[in-house]
Amino acid sequence: MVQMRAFYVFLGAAGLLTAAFLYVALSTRSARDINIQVAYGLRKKLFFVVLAVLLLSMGLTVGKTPYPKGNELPATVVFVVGKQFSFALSDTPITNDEEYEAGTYRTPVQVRTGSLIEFRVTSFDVNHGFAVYSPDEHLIAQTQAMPGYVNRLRVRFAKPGRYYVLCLELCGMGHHRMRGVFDVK
Ligand SMILES: [Cu+2]
Repeated sequence: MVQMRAFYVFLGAAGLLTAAFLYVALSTRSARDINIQVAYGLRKKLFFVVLAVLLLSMGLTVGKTPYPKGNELPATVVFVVGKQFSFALSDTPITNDEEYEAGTYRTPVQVRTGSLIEFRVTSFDVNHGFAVYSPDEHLIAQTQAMPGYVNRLRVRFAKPGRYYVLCLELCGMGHHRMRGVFDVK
C-alpha cells in the first residue's frame, strides 16, 4: 500500500533527524575551542555539495513539470462548479444557478480515453477540493475549487470507466456526500 510505504519513509526520515539532533546535542555538551578557518572551509564545502544536489535534482525533474506542455490545446474542456453540496460538470460553461442545477442532474459528461482533458474548476460559494477518483477508487488528480478563481486541471485518462469526483476540503455539514461523476469512454 502506498500509505504504508509513505509511513515507513516518514519513520526513516524522522529517525535520521532524531539521530542528527542527538549527535549534535551530545557532541556539544562541553565547550571547546573552534578553529574558525576549518569551520569556514567546511561551510564552503557544504555550500557546493548542496548546490550540486539542487542542480542535479532540478535537472532530473524539470522535464516532468507541466510547463513545457503548456502550449498543447486540450481535446475536451469540462466546466466544473462546486457548490454546497455537489459538483456540477458540463461541456458548456456554468455561469448561474440554473446551469449549475442542469450540470448536476444531467447524464454524466463523457470524455475520451487517452486525450488531453482540461477541467476548468471554480466554486459558487466556499472552497471545495476537486478530487478525481478512478473506477478502482484511486485518487488520480486534484485541484481546489475556489470562488472567484478558475483552476485548470489537465488529465489524460488511460482507462475507460465511471470516474467520481469527491470533495477533499471540509466545506460544511454535507461535505461527506458531496460528489460528481463523469464517464471515460
Ligand atoms: Cu467538501
